[in-house]
Formats: sequence, C-alpha cells, structure tokens
Amino acid sequence: MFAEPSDREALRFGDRSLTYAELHHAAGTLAERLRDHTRVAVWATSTLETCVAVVAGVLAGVAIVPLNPKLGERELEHILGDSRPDLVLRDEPIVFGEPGTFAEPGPETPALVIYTSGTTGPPKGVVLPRRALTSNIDALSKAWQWTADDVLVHGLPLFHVHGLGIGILGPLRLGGSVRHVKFSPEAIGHELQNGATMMFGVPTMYHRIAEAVENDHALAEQFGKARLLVSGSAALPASDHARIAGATGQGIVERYGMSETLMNVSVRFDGDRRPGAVGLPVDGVDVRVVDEQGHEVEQGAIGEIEVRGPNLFLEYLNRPDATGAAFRDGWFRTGDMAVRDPDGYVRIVGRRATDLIKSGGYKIGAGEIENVLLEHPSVAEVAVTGEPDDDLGERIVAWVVPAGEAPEPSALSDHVAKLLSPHKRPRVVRFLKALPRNEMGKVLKKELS
Ligand code: MLC
Ligand code: AMP
Repeated sequence: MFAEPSDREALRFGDRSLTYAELHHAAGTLAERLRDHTRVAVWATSTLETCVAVVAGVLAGVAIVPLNPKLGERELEHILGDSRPDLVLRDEPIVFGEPGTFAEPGPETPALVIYTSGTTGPPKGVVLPRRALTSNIDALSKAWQWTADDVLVHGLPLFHVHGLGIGILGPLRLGGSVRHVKFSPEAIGHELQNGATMMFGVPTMYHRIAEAVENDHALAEQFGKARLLVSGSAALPASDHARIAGATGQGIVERYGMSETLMNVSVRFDGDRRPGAVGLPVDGVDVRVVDEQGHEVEQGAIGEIEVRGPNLFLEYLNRPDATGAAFRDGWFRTGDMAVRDPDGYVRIVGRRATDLIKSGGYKIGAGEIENVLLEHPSVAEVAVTGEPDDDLGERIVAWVVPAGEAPEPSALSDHVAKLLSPHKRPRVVRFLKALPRNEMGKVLKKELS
C-alpha cells in the first residue's frame, strides 16, 4: 500500500516532519496496539499524529473513522453510535517503539469509513476498501503524471476523501512528499516557491487564490511555478479558471469525485484543460450518463452519471437499505447530472436532489439542518436551501417561521455549529410568516428565493 521506508521526507506539517523510515517505524508501533481491532476513530486534526494513526490502521487492516475535530455533540454522538469504534485516538503521541509485522490485508478489507451527508437524516458511513484507494491513486498517478518526484501542498481537512484519501494516502503510496498548511493563498504560494510541485484544493480556495494573484504579482509568479494545480469537490467556476490562468499562466486541472467513488473522472495532465469540464473517466473506471430508466442518453443530452469500477465503496455502514438504493444493475448512481461533449469529456450541470448543498466543497444535507433548527425553541417551521455564493459556491440559507419573537440569526447559526459542525451553519437567516407549501403540505423550496 505504501512506499518503502527511506530517508525521503514523507510528511510535513509546519516545522514538523517525518521521513518514510520514521513514518513506518511510528505507524508500525501504533499498528501493534491496534492489532485485532475492527474500527478505530481518529480525531482528524491537521497534524502528523492523524497521519500516523491512519497509516497504522491501514497497516494493521483496521478501518479508520476520521472525525472532524470541530464536530458538534449531536453529529459526534451519531457517528460514534453508528461506527462503534474499538478505540478513539486524539493527537496520540508519536512513539518509535517495537513495530508489529503484518501480512498485507486483502483488497476488500475496509480501510476508511468516511461520513457523508444525505438529503434528510444524519450522515452515512461510506466504507472504502483498500482496493478502492490503491486502484484510484494508481489511476490518478497515470492521469496526472504524478510520481515520487512530486511534492504536494494542500490545506484540506483530513476527514474527507479529498484531503485524506488522495491528499495524504496518495503521496504516501507513490513515494512523494506532502506538505500540509493552514490554507491561505500565501501559505500555498510559499510552498510552491520552495519545492512543492503540485496543489490540491476546492473551488473556494481557488476563488481566494484568483483574488489574491490578481493583486500580487510575486504571488502569481509562485503559482506559475507549479507543475500542476488540481481542483475538485465542487464545480470550479469558469471565471476563476480564467482569472488564475490569466494571472499565473496555469490552467487548472479539474477532476470529479465522491466519497463513494473516489476520483472517477479527470482532465489528464496533457489533456485539454477546458473550463467547466471534468474530463474523461480515469483508467479502470466505467462512467455512463443515463435517463431515469437507466438507458444511456444521446451525446449532448442531460442525464445522471453512473459509475462502475474498482474505485467503488463497499457499502454504507449499517445501512443495507441505502446501499441497495444507491446501485442499479451494479452501477453506482451518483445523483449528479451531466452531459458529454463530442470527445467524451464530462460536464457536470447539476444535481438530482435539490436538498443537497455544496458549500466550500463540503456536502451538506438540508434535512439534517432543518431537523436541528426545529429543536430550537424560537423556531416553529423551517426550510433550508442553498443559494449561489461567489466564495463558497453555495451558501446555506435558513427560512424560518419564528415561534413568537424572532431570534437573533447568530443564535440559530451557533445552534447548528454546536450540534452538527461549523461548516453546516446557516450563513443567512430569513424570517417569514409562513412557508410556501403545496396542497399536500410539502414545502415549495423553488419559491423560496
Ligand atoms: C465560524 N466558525 C465557527 C462559527 N462560525 N465555529 C463555531 N461556531 C460558529 N458559529 C469558525 C470555523 O470553524 C473556522 O475555524 C472559522 O470560523 C472560519 O470558518 P468558515 O468561514 O466556515 O470557513 P473558512 O475558514 O473560510 O473555510 C473555507 C475553506 C473550507 C475552503 C477553507 O470550507 C474548507 O476547508 N473546505 C474543504 C472541504 C473539503 O475538504 N471537501 C472535500 C469533501 S470530499 P478555523 O479554526 O478553521 O479557522 C468530496 C469528494 C471530492 O467532495 O470530489 O473531493
Ligand atoms: P462528497 O459526497 O462530499 O464526497 O461530495 C461529492 C459530490 O461533490 C459529487 O457528488 C459532486 O456533486 C461534487 N463534486 C465533486 N467534484 C466535482 C467537480 N469537479 N465538479 C462538480 N461537482 C463536483
């Protein structure tokens, strides 16, 4: 799964780093403690300790459940209750002791359980086996000409597939290095000036980079040095693509992924970096665009993306119902709507469910937020929607019918941040006398804008 021990730097967080030899030693030591466990939860702080714990789990064949370190009490309770970890690690001190020896676990062994939001209830645990990770990293290595010579820089959180699944495990498998920074255009630019060759980010980060490089010539030059800038987790606006290309000379490479499928489609390193398109299926992955009956649509027509291949997850933990509903004839139904260009390039044009919001690259279910807002004593009725936002892609809006006097909007945002996660908090609260509903009583969200 991972590159061999050596003196090469594997990981760097600020002024702390580990070589491959140190990483194998530390992770092997911790893996010995994890032996015979089934699942271990890790508070996924942006630290070396988190990476060592994840590598230890992978070595020992134990599934790691990364937890957002800012998780609120309700969401945490759900994730722990659902995943029932044998152990919870938080910034576990790095120890160079007696490393255990382990046979390579089988390809179907669960490696990560990533919690992802649906439209209504609490998040579901996506169980990713080792072969999904190894096959996907190898396919991306080919697509991006990504090798052991690369030094990746990013500031992504370590509890999702983008930052952890490919942003940490990718370099560690390929034998390159990764430098993790607290995201700012300047922090990324500094690393690109000093040896980093490629960057991963979500469109919100590229929007902030676009703003920054247009006003700072030296920063633009730093970004111009990169071998490769990759964007994903949400649609990169064509305007930000063009602004960055104009200021730095870099065409951003877009790829499309999901917790359940890892990165299934991407523009190639030497491919056409066309704004608004996410490229072609990566090697070994089948992608089709189908109508509601599951028949492939004609080229140029809109349909839903379905995916098949070794990159797919095993199941939603404890949710055979949801797992069954997510597949049709062996194909995973993404819920994303797309068209294909004449050359096969995929263009994502929307989502099947209006109750899923992508904000800052995080997927957020409207129903989950509505449920906790209804628990607030000042809320009689509520509907949550996503509105276009230049920075976040979409911002979360709560439409509230107050019970009595209207509360402070910040009280409602804090309530959501505290019970769920800060990134799920409404950025805007609008008060109404009543929600628009149809004769069946269903809220007409399209009328809320
Ligand atoms: C604000 N904060 C609060 C708060 N209000 N905390 C508690 N209560 C409140 N009411 C805190 C936040 O926690 C944060 O702290 C700070 O204030 C600012 O928060 P923000 O404004 O929400 O976010 P910002 O810092 O601006 O972050 C933007 C961002 C972030 C782009 C850096 O959205 C991000 O990291 N996005 C990446 C999401 C991602 O990885 N998605 C991949 C999913 S996988 P602090 O301490 O943090 O500053 C996937 C598949 C695929 O999609 O294809 O990849
Ligand atoms: P998540 O469930 O958090 O893994 O988010 C996956 C979703 O992010 C996908 O279903 C898409 O809706 C969205 N997504 C990821 N990459 C892209 C992209 N390049 N363009 C548009 N949407 C994307």
